Amino acid sequence: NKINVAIVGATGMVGRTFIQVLEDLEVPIGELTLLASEKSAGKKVVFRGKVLTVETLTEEALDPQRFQYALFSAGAGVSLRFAPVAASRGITVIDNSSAFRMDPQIPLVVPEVNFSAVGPQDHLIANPNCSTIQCMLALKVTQELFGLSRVLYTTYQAVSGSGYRGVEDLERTLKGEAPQFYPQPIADNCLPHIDVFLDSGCTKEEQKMMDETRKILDLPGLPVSATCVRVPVKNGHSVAMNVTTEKPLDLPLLAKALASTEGLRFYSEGYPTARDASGQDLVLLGRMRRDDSFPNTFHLWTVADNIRKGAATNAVQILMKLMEERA
Ligand code: 11C
Repeated sequence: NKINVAIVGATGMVGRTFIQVLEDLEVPIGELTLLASEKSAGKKVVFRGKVLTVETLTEEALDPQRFQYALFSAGAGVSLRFAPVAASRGITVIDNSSAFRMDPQIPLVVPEVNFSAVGPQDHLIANPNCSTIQCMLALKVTQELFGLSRVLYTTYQAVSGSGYRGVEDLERTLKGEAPQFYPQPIADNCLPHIDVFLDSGCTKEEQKMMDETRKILDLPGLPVSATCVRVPVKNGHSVAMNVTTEKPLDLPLLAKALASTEGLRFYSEGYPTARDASGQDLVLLGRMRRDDSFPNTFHLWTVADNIRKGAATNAVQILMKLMEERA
């Protein structure tokens, strides 16, 4: 009795990567149903050597007789409309959009960090923002050893974070053409502008990183601050973290702990880059050093594939744990 799975948003960049990651991680599923907008219906996709046809997403298509789990990545609007319908029918939804992340009733999960937030009756689980996900495990390890008292992020985010439109705008502006997606050319440039600006002066991406960090680490009062920057990198987000701990910091002890944590690869020499991270599922860490400008503070550089661990892989890892736990 194999578990069947659906992908909603199957033709987008994350949707296609869901399919790839289900294959790569050899997830023991039965049938795979591919759902997308009417525009994409009829497209053919190969999964495990079989040609599957993309179907139109409708309420009727969300049939618990056909699949028990659904991975959503079709934007917040689609999730708001269809994810609660699926969940109310007993389908467990893992949603990659921002629609439900800050809903106190809905768990927001990085499986290595806070899978225990998922209750046995939960049918809607939120997948965090890519730039947040890659910082969580290292912060969790730090939190357990020394406590956390402040986190500052500066990000260097790839254009694939915006999906195909971002990648196309990089290619277009590299050729000297005018941008059609970003507000300014992304070629030869850095834009401190990801998502919309809020009244506070922060962007929504920055606010997401602050809010999601506090929720995932279950530290509602933790001071967190972020500056998020789009850079002309095709794939792989980089984040520079500056972290202050509650207890006296023992950096060699932290390095040892990070180096032995599954899911992380710690560079004690040299440093990882977005190119190293792109195409794989580990979060790479490096350039850890004391920040002598403030007590108990250190810098840590992290890179990850924002479409894999930052989105599709994290969701599939949640799926795998749920399949194990609810078998
Ligand atoms: C970016 N982090 O790089 C964004 C993409 O809330 O899931 C993911 C947006 C989200 O543009």
